[in-house]
Amino acid sequence: MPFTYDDQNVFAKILRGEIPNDTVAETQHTLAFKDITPQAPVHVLVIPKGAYVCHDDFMANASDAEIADFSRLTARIVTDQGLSPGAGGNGYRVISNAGANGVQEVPHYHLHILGGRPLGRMLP
Ligand code: D5M
Repeated sequence: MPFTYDDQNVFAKILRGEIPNDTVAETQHTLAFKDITPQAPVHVLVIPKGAYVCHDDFMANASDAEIADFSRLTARIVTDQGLSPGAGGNGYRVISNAGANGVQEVPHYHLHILGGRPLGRMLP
């Protein structure tokens, strides 16, 4: 079954410029901005500019160019924020919530990048 995209979601409004955001980085296909309710000293959301609902929608239906752009920008933000363990940083976590059980609040695909403090174990 195809995904149904709600173009009234808050990230769609950000992409249309209808509400402001605290931009961290922007490329042709991707926007990254600070989460409005940060859960860590670094809490950045990375979203594709295209209308995708969640991770599997994006990976199944986006172009290779969109996926590469999104993935590379995510890595660049991790590095730019000083989080990369390969460059002396203390590490980070990338999460994407999807659907009801994933407790996804905004139905436009996004990754959370969290860092700047010990994040604790997420899995038993
Ligand atoms: O989380 C959605 C995330 O989006 C949540 O951490 C708050 C954030 N959010 C909601 N509205 C805004 C605006 N306007 N700017 C920045 N961040 C925002 P999830 O549960 O993964 O869907």
